[in-house]
Parts: sequence; C-alpha cells; structure tokens
Amino acid sequence: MKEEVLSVLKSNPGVYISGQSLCEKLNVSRTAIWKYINALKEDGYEIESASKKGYRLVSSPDLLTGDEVIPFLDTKCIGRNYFHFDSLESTNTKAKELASKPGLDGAVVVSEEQTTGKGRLGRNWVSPKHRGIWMSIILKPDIEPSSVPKIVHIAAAAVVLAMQELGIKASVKWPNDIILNGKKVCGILTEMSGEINHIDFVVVGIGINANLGQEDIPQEIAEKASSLYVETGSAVDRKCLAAKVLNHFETLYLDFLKTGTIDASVKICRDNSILLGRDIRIIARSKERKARAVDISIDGELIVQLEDGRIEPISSGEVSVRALNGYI
Ligand code: BT5
Repeated sequence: MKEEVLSVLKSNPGVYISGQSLCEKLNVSRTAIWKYINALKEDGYEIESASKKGYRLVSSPDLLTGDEVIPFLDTKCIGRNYFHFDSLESTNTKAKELASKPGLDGAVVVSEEQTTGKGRLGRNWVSPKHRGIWMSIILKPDIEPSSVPKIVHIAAAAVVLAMQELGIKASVKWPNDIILNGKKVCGILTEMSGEINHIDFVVVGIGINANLGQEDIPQEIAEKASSLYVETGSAVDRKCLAAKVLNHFETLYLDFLKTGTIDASVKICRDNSILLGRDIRIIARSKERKARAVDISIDGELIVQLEDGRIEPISSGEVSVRALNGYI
C-alpha cells in the first residue's frame, strides 16, 4: 500500500493531494495514510504536509528500489519482477537462489551494496553502499548452453548504449569490461546453471561504478578502476542509468532470441571496442601470449593475430586480456 501512496504522489508532481482523496483512491483510513506517509519519509522521501491541503512529494531518495527504477523501464519482461535489497553478499548469489522459482525469467535483483561482490574466476568486486549499480538479471532462455557466453556481449552493448544516452562515451574491453578514460567503470559476470544440453538459468551480473568517489576505490585497484563520477565530474542518476541498461538489454536480448544471432550487440561492441587494432596479452590460466586484436566475430569471439602471423579466435571463457604494458 505504501507503494500505491507513493505512486499517487508521484503522478501528481509538486501538487498537494488531500488526505481525503488518498483515502478514497486507496480505500483505506486517514490513519493508515498517515502511517504510510511516515514510512515513506523513513525511506528517505521528502513529503510536505500542510493542513487542509494534504501531502506533496518534494523529493525522492537516491535509491534503486522498484518504486524508483520501474517507472523508467520500457521493457516487457526484464525487470518486471524486481527485487531490491539494502545489502547483499552478492546479487548474483541471490539471483541464483531465486532463479529456480517459476515465473522469474527476466527478474532483476538489485542491492545498494554488496559485502562480497564477485568478479570472474573467484575475484572480488568492490561494491560500496549507494554508490554504484549492483544488479543481476535472471534469464531462462531456450538456447544451447554453448551460446550462453554470447550474452556477455549483449550486456556490454547495453551498458555502452545506456551510458551514451547520458552523454558518456565509454568503450568495451572485450569481453566483460567497460572502460572510461582508460579505467574500468563496469564489469559483467555471467553465470549459468544447467546440464550439457539444457539451461536451467543464466544470471547476468552487472556492476557499474556510478558515483564512487576516489575514496571509495581501494588503493590496490585505483590504477585501473574508476567511476563515472570521478571521470566526468558529475554524479549520475543511478535509477535512470539502471533502467536504461535494462531497456537496452531487453531490446538486444529479444533480438538474440528471435534471430539466434548477436549481430546487433557485436556491432556495438566492435564500434566501441578499446582493443581492436591494439597489441595485447592473452592470459589463459598462467600462460601468456602476445597478439594483436583484429576483430570480434559474429559469435563474439575476439579474433587475434599471433606473433607468428596465425589468426585465431579467442572465446571469452577463461581468458583475460591486457594491453602490452598495464591493464589497458
Ligand atoms: C568482473 O570481473 O569485471 C565482473 C564484475 C561483476 C560485478 C557484478 S556486480 C553485480 C553482480 N553481483 C556480483 O557479485 N557480481 C556482479 P573481473 O573481470 O574478474 O574483474 C574483477 C577485478 O576487477 C578484480 O580482481 C579487481 O582487480 C577489479 N575490481 C574489483 N572491484 C572493482 C570495481 N568496483 N571497479 C573496477 N574494478 C574492480
């Protein structure tokens, strides 16, 4: 009911709504309305009350609750089930717990902070409270398990397009990093559960360093990690960016399900790639090879030319790619 009170206030921006009309619209008592208004204030909503006039929403908190994000969604499926938490170990872990329940294809799990956020290959992901967008999308696609690695390119393309809409020109560092001014501002972690020929679910975790200040970025990663705020000098509207990512993700993902190809996403990743044309190191397990990144295939593999001239496709699985000197 609290959500309904908020929704009425939000649909009348800046305008006083009388307690009486809230009671009638929502069919509850005045005392109940008063309680919901107080609960909303506790959540960080600034609501003015004036006798004889009623209630007026002055400002909303910077939170990624469903109330804040869903109004910006133009999706059919992605984010229509929305789980918001104040704190979680990892949104991917929570998403995997939820994913076995029916009806959660497209569900999104968001947390204001992660206490043990995860990167690839057991690495950690720094996720301070209220500063970033830490979210996971649950998917139950009817595709071959071998096609699952393609989804990371859909997510990367969605993040780049969403940032572009906010005037931020970020690049993709194949396969799962988004880079701004040479530093990582977003990482993507795709996990899957299933059998050899059947997918139970896929979880796509997206971590965006939106408004982290320099002090939120630990010293050990400060050389390669940054945030949109640090790089652009202005705070981003997290709810708006989160919704834009989900909107673009759905469009590209539905295109993938329909056509069986990730052409559209690969084109975006190619056009905004930071690696193509550059000399790189390919690190798989503890082995390192030098190569030049020449293309991204229609299936999302990185096409490289090795030092001996051979051309080889690299799949995203277990490799890390670095510039010859340093991270990028
Ligand atoms: C990634 O791994 O880039 C995937 C990150 C995915 C994070 C999201 S947040 C929502 C969801 N829930 C989760 O628990 N995870 C996902 P990888 O390429 O392995 O990069 C990890 C490395 O990046 C670490 O070893 C650090 O060096 C560095 N790193 C850690 N936190 C960072 C941050 N916030 N920003 C930039 N780099 C970071």
